Amino acid sequence: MLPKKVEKILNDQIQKEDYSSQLYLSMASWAENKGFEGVSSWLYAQAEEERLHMLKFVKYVNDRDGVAVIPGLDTPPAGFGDVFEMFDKVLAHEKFISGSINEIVAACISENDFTTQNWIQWFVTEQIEEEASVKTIIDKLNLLGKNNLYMFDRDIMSMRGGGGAAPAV
Ligand code: OFO
Repeated sequence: MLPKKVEKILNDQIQKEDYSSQLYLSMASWAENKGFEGVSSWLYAQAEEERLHMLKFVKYVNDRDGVAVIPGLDTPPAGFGDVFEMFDKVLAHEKFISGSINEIVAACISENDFTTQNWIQWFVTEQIEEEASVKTIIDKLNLLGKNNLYMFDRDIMSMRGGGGAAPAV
């Protein structure tokens, strides 16, 4: 049985993962409309991955006799400046998510819920990979510069690292 405090923070995370999926879907659509085929493919794949993260939380809460609450969808922003600005926003969002995963670990410790503390380690590792993968993309983007965006767009899918693998739900 999940402690109430842990059930609540896991439900908050369901909402955040769902929002991550919507945010990246909005970015994917924005990039597609600007002609960035590769960038939009990367973001569509990222949106799918976030949905799988959300489902992983839903399943876990229900498996532990908690009640997973399926949240309503907040409308994400629709404009992201340029590709440089957009990836800065992706990194900022991933850092925000890493912070909330850390808060879950802290809640597990304070409630002596060592089962969830063990389970959530997958996400702790995942966040290291997610942040590293976005930082690599930003480095490449800066290296190539705004005159080589065609090349960046062509190559971005080959930069999808281990963090791109879909987790088992
Ligand atoms: Fe769910 O890892 Fe990104 O946000």
